[in-house]
Amino acid sequence: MVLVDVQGDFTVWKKGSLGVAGSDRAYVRRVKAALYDLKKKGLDIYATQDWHPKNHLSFFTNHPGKKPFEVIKLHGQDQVLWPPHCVQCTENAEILVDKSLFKLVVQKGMLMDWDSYSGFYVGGGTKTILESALKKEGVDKLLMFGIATDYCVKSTAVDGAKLGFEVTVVTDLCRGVDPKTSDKAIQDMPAAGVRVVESLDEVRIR
Ligand code: VGL
Ligand code: ZN
Repeated sequence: MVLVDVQGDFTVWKKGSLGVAGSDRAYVRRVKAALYDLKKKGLDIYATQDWHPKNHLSFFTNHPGKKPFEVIKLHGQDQVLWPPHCVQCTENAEILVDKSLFKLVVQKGMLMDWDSYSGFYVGGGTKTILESALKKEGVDKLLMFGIATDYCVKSTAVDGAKLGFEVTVVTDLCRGVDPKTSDKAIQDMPAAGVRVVESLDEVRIR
């Protein structure tokens, strides 16, 4: 299973710079409980971590005159300009779950001028080791949840499906940046080959 970007800066619990709605302490507690349970049932847990240099081009602060959440063109594509977040080696870039639970943590977003929402890519089309690590272990089904539904969860899930994994996203363990785009992500994922369920109760583990 893949836990997506449950990091301080994305939570209101840790007063993150990009704290998303409903990412309170109770949410993180439920994520942890689910992970312990899944691990007990024998699943390996892979985690993704947004990991930006402090002058990353996705930060509005690096574009004079721009405001947070404005959209610009970067490499010919829409790029949301975010508040600075998940800066390498800062406290709020940490994943809020005991690292001993993870088989592997993959970082993304390290390239100065490329953003990457997907845990399968560092940015600019360069892959992380996630795909090869999963395939080496013979993993073919991926449970997925985390933050943010409308960005990194969606992108990681859709890429996972494209790369041949059977992906299931559990929405009640996800939190999104914006309710509208999160609803749209949930509606759009099935057409991209991603199974979407509301709760872990709907999933048979092995
Ligand atoms: C994310 C915005 C910017 C995410 C990462 O984890 O969904 N969102 N960087
Ligand atoms: Zn980011």
